Amino acid sequence: MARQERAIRTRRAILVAAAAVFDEVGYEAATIADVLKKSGMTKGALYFHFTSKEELAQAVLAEQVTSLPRVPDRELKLQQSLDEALLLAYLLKQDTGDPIIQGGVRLTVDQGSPRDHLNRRVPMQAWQDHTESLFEQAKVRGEILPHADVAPLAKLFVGAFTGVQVLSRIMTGRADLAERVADLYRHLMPSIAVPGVLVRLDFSPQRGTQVYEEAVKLRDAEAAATVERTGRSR
Ligand code: XVR
Repeated sequence: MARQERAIRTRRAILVAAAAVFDEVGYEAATIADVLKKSGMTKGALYFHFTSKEELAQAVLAEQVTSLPRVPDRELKLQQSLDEALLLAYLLKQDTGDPIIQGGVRLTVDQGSPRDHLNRRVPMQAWQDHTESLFEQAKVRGEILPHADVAPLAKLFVGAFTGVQVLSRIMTGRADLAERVADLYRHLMPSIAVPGVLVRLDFSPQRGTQVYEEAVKLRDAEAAATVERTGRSR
């Protein structure tokens, strides 16, 4: 394996272990020693990639949004948005979850202390931008009512998702998150979607599992295509 590729995998393994530690014990209580133990890496390897706990946490925060696998393009961009939300709900579930997303979300919503110097706006800004761009595409295609302004809408959706996520974690350990997210969309969509689109949206909370399988298949196919083209994996 090329040296650069090995370095990328090592960095990834350390980041995944760090995210899992942050998810388990929170930022304050986490230690570099915990991350070393969980990752099985050496101190030298860790410090080659990250110089502090803060840098590890900021990297986990930064990769939260890019860790959400791409949902295959849908005919309706509003369905794509709902599917992304259900996929995120699926990846936040304890057993099926993605450690970077779980650890990243805990770091984002834990209030922490101003002294921890973590910039929690980074992932939230990325979620807002991503959601706004998807809504913008929906608007251009005529899926969204003309009076609706996509920038504040994106903030509303990101805030509402975060709210139901926090409540679901507290009340059910996220067991009912998919249902809460489906409810959220079921109640918000009628005020933004044009009638013809609204009737075509599938709000069933069970979509998450199927969307996950599709997204993984798409990611594997794209990775295979990259190897084919360049002779290299990414
Ligand atoms: O932006 C999001 C979607 O477009 C649905 C609205 C989700 C935003 C998730 C924000 C994240 C941070 C804390 O979740 C939390 O609970 C996919």
